[in-house]
Amino acid sequence: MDSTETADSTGIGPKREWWKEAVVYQLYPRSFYDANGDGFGDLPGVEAKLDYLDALGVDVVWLNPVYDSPDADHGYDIRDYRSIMPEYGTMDDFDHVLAGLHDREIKLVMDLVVNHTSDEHEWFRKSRQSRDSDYRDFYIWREGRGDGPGGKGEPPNNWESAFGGPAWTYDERTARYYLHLFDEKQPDLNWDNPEVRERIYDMMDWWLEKGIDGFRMDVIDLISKAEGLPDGDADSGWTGSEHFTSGPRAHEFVAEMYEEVLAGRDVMTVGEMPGATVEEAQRYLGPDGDGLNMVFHFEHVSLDYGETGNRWSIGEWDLAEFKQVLTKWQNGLEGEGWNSVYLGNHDWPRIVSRFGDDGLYRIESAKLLATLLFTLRGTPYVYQGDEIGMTNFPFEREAQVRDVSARNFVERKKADGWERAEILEVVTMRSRDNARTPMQWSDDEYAGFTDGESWIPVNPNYEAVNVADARHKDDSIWHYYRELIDLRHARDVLVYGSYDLLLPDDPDVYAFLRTLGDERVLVVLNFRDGTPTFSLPAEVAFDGTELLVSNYPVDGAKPRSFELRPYEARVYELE
Ligand code: TEU
Ligand code: CA
Repeated sequence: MDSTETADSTGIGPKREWWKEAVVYQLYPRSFYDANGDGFGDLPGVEAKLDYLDALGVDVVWLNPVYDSPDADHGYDIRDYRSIMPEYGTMDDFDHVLAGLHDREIKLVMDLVVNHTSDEHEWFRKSRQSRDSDYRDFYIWREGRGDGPGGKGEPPNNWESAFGGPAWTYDERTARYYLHLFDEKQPDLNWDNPEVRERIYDMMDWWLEKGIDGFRMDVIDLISKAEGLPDGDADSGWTGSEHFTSGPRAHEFVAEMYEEVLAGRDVMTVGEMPGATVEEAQRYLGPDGDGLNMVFHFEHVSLDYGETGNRWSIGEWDLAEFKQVLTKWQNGLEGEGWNSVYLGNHDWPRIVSRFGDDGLYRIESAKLLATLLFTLRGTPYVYQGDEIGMTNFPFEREAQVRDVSARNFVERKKADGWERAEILEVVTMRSRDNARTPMQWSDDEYAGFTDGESWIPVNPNYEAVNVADARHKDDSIWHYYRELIDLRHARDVLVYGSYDLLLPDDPDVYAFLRTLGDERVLVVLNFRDGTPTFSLPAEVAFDGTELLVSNYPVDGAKPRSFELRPYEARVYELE
């Protein structure tokens, strides 16, 4: 890396940072590789595949939670922040993974889950014992409303859990309700209590002292709840969310966390924020904001929600709207802000099934999506398996559903009298399980993921879609990812260049320019299985061109105007 502060020669361009130049690989350890044959991926399994990550060329691994957990929400319900879940291995195994990554110059970012703990966490076990417990105010306890059944009253307000049902559970022991924005086994911490915050900062410090390189902060915009916990709008996609999304003290808490733990450390932070708008994000980011490096917003991954305003109804997905949302974020976080770029993760369906075509054009469309991922302005996040074009799982039976949020959906709809086939159709399109099936390493049994029996069914397409095959073929999706990662490392313009959308209203083609000093790159992406013609707007002038990357063979065509093939992607340098 160049030692100048800014990426262009003017000295006024964006500041250079390693985390802006990095490519992040999101590793879902439960489904990555199982080293001991019990059917669960584990840390020795990660260690066994470090050379794989190195070969792909990624710079950072974000590891989903491996902390001790009763596993109600696949590790997002933490029982002990300072130990490892036995299924994943030991702290020694963790240390080996960290050292092995660092040996390969790959950094490690851990998941920080501090909006809630497990109900089995020591703090909650003590908190629920009595109303006078020293730990009582670590969580959010309220009396029921009215008399209600058995003197319990009704829940204190109408807030819903993200996984369905009320956000409150009644606890007999002290005859009070506790708040949980997610599963009932995930009680929300009370961030208004300074002692809670202190304990969390200590824990973060402990991990950083161990040598990790940063945090991905789970639902960090939900940590502050509106005073008085008022009822929410029952018609929104998540009842109550207007009262706990970037709540009254959220910025104060994040800024304090930055001051207490992160300031002065060369680490990377990304805040996951289901409700973030561009304006909110600006306040969380950068030295003049609360100090975070990036946020994960949800706007582009919520566009296909149907009438319920959440993932459980299927709506239309419109490219023009998708471009408009991404463009708003691209332009909105210029200057001190910085984008994260992701199309999917462990919470969403597979990207090729959702935004591409997982049938006839699986390979072309997976490459098209990769092209978008690596050419937008921001730090790209590759989700495990996307680099070989893994697809959604064809659910046939309810028993194949693992995720708590999908299981709750199935139960609700069965109670509503829905047909089994109807329920499974929505699950197939929307369940988080789609992204959590085992990594497909080879065409061996269980896709080479385990010698035992995998905890979740393997996608039946593993015989055709797997790492061994992809690495073997020069024109595979895997090699295309490799090529794009190399290109992004080689070209500052792809990292730091400004972004300008072309043809905003084109319903089929997503095209934009990246510019840094006198370097210019043109990206043209056909999101359809048709053959639209792309014409470069007349005001974009150039003398010569060089094709940097494409997902079809291209001979001699010049980017002024050309017909695109189904899901074709081209990246040109304009001279
Ligand atoms: O997800 C936050 C979140 O709000 C959603 O993505 C969630 O999956 C969705 O609303 C359910 O329909 C984070 C984690 O990424 C997720 O895996 C956890 O389950 C959740 O927080 C709770 O910790
Ligand atoms: Ca295992």
